[in-house]
Amino acid sequence: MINNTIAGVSTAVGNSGISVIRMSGPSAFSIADRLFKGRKTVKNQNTHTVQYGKIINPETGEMIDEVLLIKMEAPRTYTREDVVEISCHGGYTIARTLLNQLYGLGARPAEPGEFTKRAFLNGRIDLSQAEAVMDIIQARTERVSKVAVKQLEGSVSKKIDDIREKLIALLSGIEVNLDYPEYDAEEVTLSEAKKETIKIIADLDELIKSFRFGKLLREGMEVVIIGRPNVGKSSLMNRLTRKNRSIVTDIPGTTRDVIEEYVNIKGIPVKLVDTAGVRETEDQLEQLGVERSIRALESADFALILTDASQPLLAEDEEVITRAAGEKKSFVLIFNKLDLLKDEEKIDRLKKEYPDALFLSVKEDVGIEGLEEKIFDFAVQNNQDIDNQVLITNTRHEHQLKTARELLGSAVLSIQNGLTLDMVAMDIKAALEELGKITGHHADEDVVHAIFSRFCIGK
Ligand SMILES: Nc1nc2c(ncn2[C@@H]2O[C@H](COP(=O)(O)OP(=O)(O)O)[C@@H](O)[C@H]2O)c(=O)[nH]1
Ligand SMILES: [Mg+2]
Repeated sequence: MINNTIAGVSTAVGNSGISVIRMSGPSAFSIADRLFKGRKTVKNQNTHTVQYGKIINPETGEMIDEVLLIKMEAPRTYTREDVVEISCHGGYTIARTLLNQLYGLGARPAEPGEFTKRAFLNGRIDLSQAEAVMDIIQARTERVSKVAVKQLEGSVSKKIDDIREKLIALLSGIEVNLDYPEYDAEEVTLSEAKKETIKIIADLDELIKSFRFGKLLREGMEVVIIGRPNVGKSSLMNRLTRKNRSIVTDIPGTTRDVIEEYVNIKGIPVKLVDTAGVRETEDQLEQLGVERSIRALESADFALILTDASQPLLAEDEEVITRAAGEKKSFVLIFNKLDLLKDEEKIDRLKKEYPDALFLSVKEDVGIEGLEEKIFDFAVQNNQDIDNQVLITNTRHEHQLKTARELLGSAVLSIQNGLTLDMVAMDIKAALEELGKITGHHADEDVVHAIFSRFCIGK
């Protein structure tokens, strides 16, 4: 049982219309009553209602602010504790003064995330749901926040719990055999255990696979625009960001540093990186830019290799392509300045020669949508049903899943190599614990419960 009361500002600090101060814990109402003067005391105010009133400094009798106070009685609250939310005027000073008053009356400053932590400690949400709260706050696009909201509703927890239940059933069968070897109606034969374990591994693999896309959604996908100078990289960057951040000129070598900008491409947060362009140069500053371009290519998830459709592929173009291919970097080759190619036959020939390439005219706004489609397809890859699929977006979860998967792989090997049941059980138990870490459950009690609930052991 948590017996202290915490308080903190829940809105962003800075100039705003209002600030919301949140207080949670057993003394929330009594502390509020020392400061708040409304028609009713907070103690007598109905739960889940709002009341208008004034905040009065109890020592000086001075009014600090006019506020609205929401009273929420445990357990139907965010933290499952008594909660008070006070909407006061915005800005830094009032909220600070009010908070200091609350601290003076016995509340203590809330640590980062502590309200949500209490929701977890008090059993309202599990760990993965608590983590989803953070993701919602930080979501960069609507699609990302949808995935996080689903996780908050329990999509990941449910999937993990399903898998854990299967493991518990498997384990309880094995443990019955261990505890009661004379009980000869073997509940789970080794070969059945192996079959079941392999099935569960497939479930885990599917979740682990979803992490690639989940991570792209959460952290953003890095897309680098690269190619020799003057092919239109900065123009493309400006078109995709709908801004004029990159300087466009017809003097080759204008962009000397890398420029980064976040854009939303069909709901995928994309970090676009415009580069200096790759070419041999004597200019030291430009050379630095070239080196940075190459590093940007190395770190990107996906590369847009730009070239000029009106010119033949030059050695510099080939070098970029070779570099990308050599690093097994996913990329798309783009011929820009299609508008300069008047000869239809030539266009057809190019398209035949490079069937996977895209053809663009940034100047005339041709082919941009196709390019956005391509970037989206790369992000999504084979995930057909991205809007309904359960996605792993969290590195911690991925780590836990992979560890569990390895342990189950070792259980299968143990069975294969004719090791004893208790060796197999050990791995399965460990896998169960790893999965339990995702949601914050403790496994052992569940196992015990499952054994007893499935069998009338006293028989
Ligand atoms: N005709 C034509 N010119 C373009 C196109 N895209 C860019 N340019 C021009 O090509 C020149 C170089 O563009 P810029 O974006 O600075 O190229 P970068 O060096 O690769 O960044 C500028 O004069 C642009 O206006 C296009 O699609 N068609
Ligand atoms: Mg440029």
